[in-house]
Amino acid sequence: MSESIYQPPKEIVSHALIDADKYQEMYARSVNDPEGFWGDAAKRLDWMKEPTKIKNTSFEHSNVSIKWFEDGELNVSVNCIDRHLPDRADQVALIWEGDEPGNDEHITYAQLHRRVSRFGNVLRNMGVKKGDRVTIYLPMIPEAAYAMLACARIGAVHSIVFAGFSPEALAGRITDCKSTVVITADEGRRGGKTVPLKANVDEAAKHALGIEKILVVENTGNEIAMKGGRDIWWHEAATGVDEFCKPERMNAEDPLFILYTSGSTGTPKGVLHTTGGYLVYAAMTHEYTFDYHDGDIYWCTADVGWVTGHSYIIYGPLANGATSLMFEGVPNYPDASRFWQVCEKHKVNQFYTAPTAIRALMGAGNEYVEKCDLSSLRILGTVGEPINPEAWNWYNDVVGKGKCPIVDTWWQTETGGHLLTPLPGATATKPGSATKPFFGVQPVVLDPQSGEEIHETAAEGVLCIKDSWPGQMRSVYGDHERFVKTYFSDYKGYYFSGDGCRRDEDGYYWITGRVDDVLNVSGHRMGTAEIESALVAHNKVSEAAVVGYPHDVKGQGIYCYVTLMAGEEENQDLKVELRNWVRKEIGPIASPDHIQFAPGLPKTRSGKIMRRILRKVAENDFGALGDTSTLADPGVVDDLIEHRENR
Ligand code: 6R9
Repeated sequence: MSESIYQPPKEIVSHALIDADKYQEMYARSVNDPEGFWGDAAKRLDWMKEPTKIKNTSFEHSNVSIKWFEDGELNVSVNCIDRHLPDRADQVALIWEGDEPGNDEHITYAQLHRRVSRFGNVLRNMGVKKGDRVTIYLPMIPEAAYAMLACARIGAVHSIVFAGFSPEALAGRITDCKSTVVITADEGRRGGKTVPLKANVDEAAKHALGIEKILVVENTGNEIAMKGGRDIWWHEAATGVDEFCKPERMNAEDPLFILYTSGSTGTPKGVLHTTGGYLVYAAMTHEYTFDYHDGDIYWCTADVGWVTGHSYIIYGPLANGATSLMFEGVPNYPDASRFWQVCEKHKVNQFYTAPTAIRALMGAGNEYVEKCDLSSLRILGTVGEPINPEAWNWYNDVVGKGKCPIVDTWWQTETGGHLLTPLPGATATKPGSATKPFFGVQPVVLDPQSGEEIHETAAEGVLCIKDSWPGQMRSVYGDHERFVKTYFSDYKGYYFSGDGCRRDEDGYYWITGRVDDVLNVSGHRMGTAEIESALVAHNKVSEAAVVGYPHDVKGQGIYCYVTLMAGEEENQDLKVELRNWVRKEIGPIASPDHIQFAPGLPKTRSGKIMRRILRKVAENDFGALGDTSTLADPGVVDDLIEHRENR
């Protein structure tokens, strides 16, 4: 197969912050002299106390410890707001675009300062102190941004739970980080429908331990239940509250936020990010990856419930004094031209979305794109999962009209910001490749069996990172041992990403997907173990095994094998019941695409489920089942094939 290569367009290169030579030079310095490189990079922030110690990190298995700028002091909200006031008070910081077209708001830096300050004072009045954890369960409304920045201002640690998660999932996350305060709204809006957020929090509060106060933002205005002594309306609490809020002095290594993400085993992990290194990294990657220039209108379509929303709607762009667009809705409401209409309406220059959205919109037809004026677009970005070349080409040709470089950014909740990405004016792109490392990032490809680094340029194996970068997570909240075990134990001395990859002859990286039991459904990470434990929590289910299979739009679909309790009847109604059950336990994003009743699962004699076989059956690939001789009962495989769900 011949590979296409796209050189950065001349018009982009001539104005770009970083060109090919500068990339080489800066990259070399970033890995040869990390202290010098990152010490200079830290100057992009305003510090209350400048750091003198830059890097103090160890990936050594017995002593994993990551500290950046450890004697520096700063406040994130000051860096995202206050320091821009002298020059940008009247510049728009956030453009909010509502679910319903025609509903929008422009929030300047001066307004942001007042609203965040007021929010910070409300939280302080509620007794929230530096170091306290605050759970945020809000839709994509400006208050989500205010709440995050207000926590940062007063030194509280936010834990945002995506508003699409169920009460059960929310309760688990509240309990794990022991937050006593939850911020929510009466209801959310998405695609013309309402989401009962406050009711979900009420439900979660029955299971979660320790909730003392629920702060409720009035959003749709529909009636909800309020419980005296516990529930507080935001607009009542904010009445008459001062619009100046003294920012807390934070150490660079004080926690900024926790964000839960799925792994291959156990409950979701609380990924912990800290203050200084995270902000330097989010800001720098935002500026260079999107070639952000003063005055540009930048739009990332993610939700603030995911890391992409944290780093690339709020923290990175605002630290850079950018104008960042925040969208409440979905790509196909009122119809499949919504994204493009919003680009036209707000004259968006940088547009950043996920392959699953691109594939869905590609399927809707070119006319939805072509009727909009997209001439303001300069850079297109993608994130969340590998992008197939067909979708890449459509994005490039139909959306970008061949003149907008595509930045395919590979990174993770754990990494805080982009690790592999083209830079628009520096890197030639290849459809489907996340190309080259960002500054300071040293990717390596390891042989999965031996754990040895493959030094040849062309290589295939697991993707690890050799040394720390400032945006790296510092720990799993409350469980440092789990941090070490998950990321530093399989391959000693390296950070293990959980992804497989190929490096081609030109040194370009191609992510091949997870090598562990983590699914990527529409760019959302989901542990198979989480879905399995939701299924077995149902009283008719005795055992369950969940695998992914290729799905045209979602990237991966969810295929569940379910063994019922003795005497339970296998029927269609029960499949519907189980699907709804999983939606209720985790949330709609975990909704199974297929459920197959399996009286027996393929197991080894030691009782391990052989997922390899289940994956092949789900993929309709029966010719390549591999060695089944170690199965305790090879007969179950024929039964699985015979009763597979048609896709
Ligand atoms: C930012 C984010 C991380 C996992 C990651 C990988 C997949 C993300 C990708 C990509 C190929 C890209 N992933 N970006 N795969 N190309 N450009 O998505 O964080 O939700 O933690 O997911 O997503 O498998 O390991 P997160």
